[in-house]
Amino acid sequence: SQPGREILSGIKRNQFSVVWQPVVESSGLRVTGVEALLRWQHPQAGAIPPDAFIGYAEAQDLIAPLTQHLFKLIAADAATLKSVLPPGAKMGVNIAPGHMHSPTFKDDVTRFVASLPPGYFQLVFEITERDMLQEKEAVSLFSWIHEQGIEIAIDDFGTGHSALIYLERFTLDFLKIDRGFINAIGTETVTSPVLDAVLTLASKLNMTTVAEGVETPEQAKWLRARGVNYLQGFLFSRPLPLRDFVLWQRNRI
Ligand code: G
Ligand code: G
Ligand code: MN
Ligand code: NA
Repeated sequence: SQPGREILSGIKRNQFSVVWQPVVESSGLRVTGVEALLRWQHPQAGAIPPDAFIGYAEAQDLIAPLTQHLFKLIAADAATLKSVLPPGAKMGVNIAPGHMHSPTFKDDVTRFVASLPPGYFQLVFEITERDMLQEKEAVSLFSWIHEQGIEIAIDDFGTGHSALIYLERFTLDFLKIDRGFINAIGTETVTSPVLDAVLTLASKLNMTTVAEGVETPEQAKWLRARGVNYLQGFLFSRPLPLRDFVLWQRNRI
């Protein structure tokens, strides 16, 4: 059958779920936020990775309904998350550029914000550097997002080539350094000159940095020493379903 129909029927049949990965402060390792990651459990194909279905959903014009569904899944978890996270905890949500361009984007976001516990979470929209929008559209969309009280992170930073121009022009709140760079820490005698440049740039621009894909204590130590503000990765926790995340977090407190 057509994969497009499968996404829609997967939504109807509740095959999508959200998992939560903590983000910790690099000094002290306090949990300051979470990132929501979408999962698809297909009855025949099994677990389909988001890399496979997000691009497909965009191409098939299904990214708006899929993201609306994601927003509902997040809202359903929010009350429980609130019980284990401090006020102002950051909630990262990946936003596909195909959705930002869609006519329903602003309504979808407005509804999403209204569906969350009022004033509790600090939403952060994560927009991958690989598909940064055309500059003209970005100006107004990024400022609209900020007007809604939502922060913006450039995701997968270092894997694209279009975000540098934005850094000087707008206030983007966070740089999420792609895990490809983090991987290399500790395995090479000389660390990546690109990672060095990214960190220097981030500090000159006064941007808050998040390292993704932190897997070892050595990587965490190196990143802390280099002034990276937040860390995320398997060293702390894999992305977990709500119940498991709650248990993980209760065990830490
Ligand atoms: O969760 P995982 O590491 O498998 O995610 C792989 C990729 O899919 C990442 O780049 C991530 O940003 C993206 N992704 C995961 N969940 C979502 C989502 O809900 N929406 C969008 N647009 N991308 C997502
Ligand atoms: O692009 P984005 O940052 O949204 O993607 C997050 C993806 O990275 C998720 O698919 C998540 O499962 C994955 N991820 C999170 N932590 C780690 C890690 O420590 N190592 C690896 N290899 N992948 C990770
Ligand atoms: Mn992300
Ligand atoms: Na990323």
